[in-house]
Amino acid sequence: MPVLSHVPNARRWVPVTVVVAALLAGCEMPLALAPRGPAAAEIASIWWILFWIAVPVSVIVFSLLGIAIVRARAIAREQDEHDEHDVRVAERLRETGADVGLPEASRPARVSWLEGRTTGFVIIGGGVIPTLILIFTTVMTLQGLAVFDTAPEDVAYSVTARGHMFWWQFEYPDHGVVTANEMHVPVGRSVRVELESADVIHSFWVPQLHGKIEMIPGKTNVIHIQADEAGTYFGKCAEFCGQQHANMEFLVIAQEEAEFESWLEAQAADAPEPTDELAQRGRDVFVDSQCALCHTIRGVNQAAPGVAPDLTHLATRRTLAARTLPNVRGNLGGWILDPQGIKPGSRMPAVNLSSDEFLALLEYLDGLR
Ligand code: HEC
Ligand SMILES: [Cu+2]
Repeated sequence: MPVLSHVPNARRWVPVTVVVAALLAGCEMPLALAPRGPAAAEIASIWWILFWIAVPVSVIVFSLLGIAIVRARAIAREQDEHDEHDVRVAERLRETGADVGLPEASRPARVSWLEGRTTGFVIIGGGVIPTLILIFTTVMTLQGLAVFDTAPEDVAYSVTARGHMFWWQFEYPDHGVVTANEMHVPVGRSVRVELESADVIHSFWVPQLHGKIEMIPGKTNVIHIQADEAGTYFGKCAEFCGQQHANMEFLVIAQEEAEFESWLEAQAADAPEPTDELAQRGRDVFVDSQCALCHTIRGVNQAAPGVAPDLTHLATRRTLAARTLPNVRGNLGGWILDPQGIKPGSRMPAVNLSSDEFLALLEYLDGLR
């Protein structure tokens, strides 16, 4: 290892390097830097400008720091050599018996080019330049943040997003649609999103579509999002809101407008009538159990509003419990039996059901398309 032999304790760094390299290999581009909509694109461009300012600033500052450390050591070394020299001279003088006293300590010859210029350097490098950079970045950031207030003229749809501990309700008031944890939008159209909270402060964040925005109890914040490409976008609560904050996620599904329209129409309909006997029994179990106190299935019951996710078209959703589980029958059954085991602290209790009731209920809910 000819190169490493110049580095002190080189071998000790090998495992560190291997671990860091392995971790870095797992890095992906953060979603916020892969924008798929105009608001997110604006925010990403601010990020890149800040990044490209930070790179030369860091290189310059750390280089100066490095130079200062190296030079300080060299100067200290020279000073030591001079001191030794002075001591030797003094000893010689004493030996010869001449009483001439100690010579003046001599200064190292090395004089920094900065000497005499330090004041100007500090004022310009440490004051003027950073101030100009900070003014520029502040103005640029404030201008960019206007994306939070811009209302495009051609707003196509309006959604009310309501944060709950620890799930999301999405309502399309003009279309009679209420759903949970999955918001659909048409591609290329501007959608007005009104943000509210049912309990504590949450924050609505879909990194590829928009910046974070708080959901505050008693207040309505408004943003406009637009997805430029069809696809499934990840969303997350970005404000710590309690025990299950980490499992408070959602999906934004951007579809071609015709597809989106038919989704709206299907979601606006009442729940489908169960056809087979088991599912019919399941519906009765639902209505007669505690489930119906919290959950609404339109066309079947009306629970207290805003307590729990609307289950009318549960089986059309991709995930359960705010993206805690993929929505497949096994997970649905597991969730109903033991919500506290899966999502401790969530606001759904386990409900006492016989195994017959449970199987019928599962059959019914799994058919709510
Ligand atoms: C005390 C009110 C309450 C009762 C009773 C209740 N739930 Fe829930 N349920 C909730 C809440 C709150 C959530 C959201 C939990 C979360 O994601 O944090 C939920 C979530 C769910 C979900 C996931 C919905 C989604 O879209 O992710 C299903 C399915 C569900 N409950 C079914 C049931 C069934 C079936 C029963 C009866 C056996 C039941 N619940 C009883 C409050 C309740
Ligand atoms: Cu939250």
